[in-house]
Amino acid sequence: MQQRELIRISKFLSLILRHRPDRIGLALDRHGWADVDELIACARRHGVALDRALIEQVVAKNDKQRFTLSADGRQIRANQGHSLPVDLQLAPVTPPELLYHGTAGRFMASIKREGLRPGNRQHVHLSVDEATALAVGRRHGQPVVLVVRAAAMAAAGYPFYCAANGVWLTGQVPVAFIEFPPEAN
Ligand code: HQG
Repeated sequence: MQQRELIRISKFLSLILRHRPDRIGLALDRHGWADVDELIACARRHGVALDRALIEQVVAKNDKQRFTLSADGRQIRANQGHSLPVDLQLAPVTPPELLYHGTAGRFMASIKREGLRPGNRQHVHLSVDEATALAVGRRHGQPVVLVVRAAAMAAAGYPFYCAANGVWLTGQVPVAFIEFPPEAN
């Protein structure tokens, strides 16, 4: 399958499995899982040609490993990024000393006031490396990479989770735990 086709289906699955399953009349369980056969049927009814082989390819080849198939292959869910209130059943884990968050310059004043908020999503998203954060920031405009003192935050009682694809998640980041780059001051 062409890369373009994989991206198109990944975007469709991200929309349905993270935000709007109702768009195709699909229901997720409370842990975010959808029945694969039901997903295929609902997508087809809405003019999106999906089949099991396509789904398996997208799950295997997705650049960010956005999706997981259950061990029996019957269910699929997004690994992170939900705006829907799903419980991914992730156990809190101690994060590395520092994590990174990519954002845009235009959000700086607000972030300095309120810290990092999850916005429409369930969690604030963080990465272990700066390069990923930079790419995430670019999606929003002039990128700015913020350093989060994650280990100190966890020690202060804020839980951290690591999604199945290695993206770090936390509920919010108070300003006290954020290091702003000099140019953002
Ligand atoms: C910003 C993509 C003002 C926050 C990526 C971000 C990621 C604030 C935006 C994943 C704020 C929310 C998530 C505050 C945070 N005031 N703005 N107090 N606190 N913000 O898209 O982190 O490709 O919901 O900095 O790779 O950009 O979809 O979050 O700029 O992993 O798989 O509000 O989505 O993954 O934007 O991206 P988003 P994000 P996928």
